[in-house]
Amino acid sequence: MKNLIKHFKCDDSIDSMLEALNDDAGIIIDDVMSDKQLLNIKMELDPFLKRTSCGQDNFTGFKTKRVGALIARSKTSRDLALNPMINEMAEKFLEHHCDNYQLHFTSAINIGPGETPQILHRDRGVWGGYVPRKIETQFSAIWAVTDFTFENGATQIVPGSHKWDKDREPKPDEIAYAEMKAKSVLIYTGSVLHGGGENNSKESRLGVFLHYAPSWLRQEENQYLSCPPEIAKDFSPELRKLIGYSKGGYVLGFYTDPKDESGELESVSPSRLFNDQRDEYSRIESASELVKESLKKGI
Ligand SMILES: O=C(O)CCC(=O)C(=O)O
Ligand SMILES: [Fe+2]
Repeated sequence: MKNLIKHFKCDDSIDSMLEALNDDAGIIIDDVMSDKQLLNIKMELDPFLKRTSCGQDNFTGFKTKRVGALIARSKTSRDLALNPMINEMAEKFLEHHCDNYQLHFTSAINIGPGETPQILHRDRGVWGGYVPRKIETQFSAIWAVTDFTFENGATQIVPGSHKWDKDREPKPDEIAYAEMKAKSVLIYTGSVLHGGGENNSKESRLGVFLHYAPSWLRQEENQYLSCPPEIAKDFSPELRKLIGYSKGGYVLGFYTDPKDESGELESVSPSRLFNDQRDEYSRIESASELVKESLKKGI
């Protein structure tokens, strides 16, 4: 018997979804994307998928293609990244460990016919295992662009494995498969065991991965290079802030324009690159409040 992932509808309460996410570390919300978004995202990704080669190792998959820089390349990915329901959930999920969160990773992952199962892993491993488990590092969304089926490589997820000892391995019947219709979204966390599925069908399985993380962690996909200022200048301040053109704390992530002759772009927020309003960290109540706040989690 296969283990199952709980399904939700868009009008279910965010709290009920978060409760299930805290219990299982993986849930599916059905029918979130519009028909138009589905049509558009396929068109936007198609040229990049055509020209991209498959992975070069067992982890990325010899029959799997990955396309990044989705914020720069795909208007619909920008809209999905800003989806209000997903962002409300991301904020509530991550807020216990940070004052703010950011977009951390974008990728369109296309698992081709004949692909073997990806090794099960925890995405929090990107930081080399140094972040203590009590800190949840990622809130991740996989938007289904094709149907995800057991046969075509639906993501393997081990519900509840975020609470397991790091060395425990799942029995076959503990592995669930994120079977969902195109337009649905799988939400999972950085601590749950998961991996791409085996594709025994004749079609490809395509998902758009948009992951969020606390704004004090280094992003997996470097957004300043994948979406440089000359592209980001045309986005909304909200999207720019989400991808990291903002400070993550009073001094975290400031920059100085090396060519500035006015003296005004010394130690400022990246939001100043675009003349965006001051960000929330630009003013402090008092130095002693600032120091007290910075110690609130007991460092
Ligand atoms: O393609 C998938 O379903 C999962 C891919 C994945 O987990 C990864 O590459 O880290
Ligand atoms: Fe992964």
